Amino acid sequence: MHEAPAPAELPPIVPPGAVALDYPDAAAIPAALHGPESSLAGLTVVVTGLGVSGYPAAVHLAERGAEVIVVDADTVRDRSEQEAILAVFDVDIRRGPEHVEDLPRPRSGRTPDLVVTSPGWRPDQPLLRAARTAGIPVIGEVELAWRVRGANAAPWLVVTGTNGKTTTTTMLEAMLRAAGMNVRACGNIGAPLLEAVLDPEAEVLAIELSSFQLHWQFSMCADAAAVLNIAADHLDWHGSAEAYAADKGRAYTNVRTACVYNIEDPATRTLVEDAEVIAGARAIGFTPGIPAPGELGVVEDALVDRAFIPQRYSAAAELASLADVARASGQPDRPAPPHQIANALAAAALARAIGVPPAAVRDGLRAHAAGGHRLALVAESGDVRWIDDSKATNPHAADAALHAFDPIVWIAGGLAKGADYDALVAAHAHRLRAVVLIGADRTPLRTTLAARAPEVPVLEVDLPADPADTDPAERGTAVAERAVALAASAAQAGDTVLLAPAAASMDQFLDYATRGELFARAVRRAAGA
Ligand code: UMA
Repeated sequence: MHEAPAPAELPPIVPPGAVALDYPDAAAIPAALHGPESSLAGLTVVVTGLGVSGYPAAVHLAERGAEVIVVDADTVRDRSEQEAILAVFDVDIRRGPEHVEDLPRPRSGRTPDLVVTSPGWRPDQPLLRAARTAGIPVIGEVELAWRVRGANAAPWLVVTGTNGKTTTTTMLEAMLRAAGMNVRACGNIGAPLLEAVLDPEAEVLAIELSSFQLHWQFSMCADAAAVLNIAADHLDWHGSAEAYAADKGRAYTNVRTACVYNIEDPATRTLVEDAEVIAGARAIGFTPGIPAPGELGVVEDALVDRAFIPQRYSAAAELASLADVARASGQPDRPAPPHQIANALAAAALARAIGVPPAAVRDGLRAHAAGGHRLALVAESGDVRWIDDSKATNPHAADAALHAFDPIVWIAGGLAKGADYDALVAAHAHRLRAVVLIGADRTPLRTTLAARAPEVPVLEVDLPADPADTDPAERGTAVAERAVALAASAAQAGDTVLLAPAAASMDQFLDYATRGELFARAVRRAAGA
């Protein structure tokens, strides 16, 4: 961890010592963006993506007087509500694949000053490449939000990592709320960060950030940040495991108070060691074992803090019990799962970093409701259990789910994102009754199953050719129903049918939540419930 001088009134625009990898020249980013209100008249901004991230960015920029062009390759999704509002601000919306191949020509004839991109857009996407070639800065919603936040802005507490982000963020949110703070949980969790920073009532932000979002920011100074774990994911987007980890590590850059890392995952510690932070920021580890000074951990059946108390060399402060973690995980009658203990400790460390008292950590966990699509029991029918773990969007997450049951009819597949399934299939082949393959490209999983689990029957969800104009909702429903029918045909009494795809959902579903919901609906329909 390298300390940089404390920032003057405005945080530095470029982190001290930052390497200008893919980042724009900070000086090229229009200074007028700073603060929530200054006029952006005369500025031309291209917003790529008309989704959860791009829409509020376009509204904000246009409200402040910028000329805004929004481009999106998709022509199928119904965006009429967003389009109607954007039309009020005279935003130029261009939808269709032909609009994302190159920089758009603004109606004004001016050259765009800035591109604000949505996280799903890969850095090698042709329009983004063209922008960089033309010297036009490309930033994401996080960078935009950091720049437009007002004076006395709410502290940013950032959560990232491969798995557990959403649960940790909602646990953190519950702890902050229990401390009496007006908190907004936002970011990759599905609530735009930009809207949260513009909320004058927000006293603190609990922010889940994906590696995609971190990639497109370079100024953020979080008060505290946690990288929960690092496992290979999104390799197609980032190009390599190293680039993925490096983007995760940028959550720590310029942290003011605490860089929270996972003692069980040395890669997270390395990211802290390599980070440039603000003078005085501390590295705080969390562990499932007894913590050393400067760490949070577990003593007997209690979560304890030996980092944020003055007597940390001789004592620990009790935060909550393992029973509180079990309850926070939605399984009060079972032992607290190890990954949920880790999530709770990380959330507690972030909360404690800004002075949340121990009792609020406990009360927050008790109030926390577990998020959906994580090992959720959908139905028990004819002695077969149906479990929705659609949140398992990569092999690491699916591994945890596959460990929980035996024998399993495993519904798997989707956007592989360059993942390697070898270790996963080898580890669980013995518990697989059958595999039902979904997803547009099943080759990676099919090949691995043939090599590593040749005895296990593989049933493929075959659907008619999938024309580009198929309604995504209809397509998703058809995939889920066919997968459930095939799983039912393979399952025997005592089996668990587990949807834990080990892949992202966007090739056949709107998102992982929709995948889980359509699966649950199909199960209930098949069971006549
Ligand atoms: N699009 C294109 N061309 C592209 C890519 C996308 O035209 O090459 C269009 C799409 O048609 C879409 C729009 O761009 O209409 C925006 O797409 P997007 O994929 O960036 O998604 P958003 O709706 O803006 O949602 C994003 C995050 N999505 C992704 O990172 C893929 C949401 O995370 C996030 O909640 C939201 O911003 C607010 O911050 C979702 C996600 O799946 C939950 N995240 C991944 C994960 O958790 O694994 C990273």
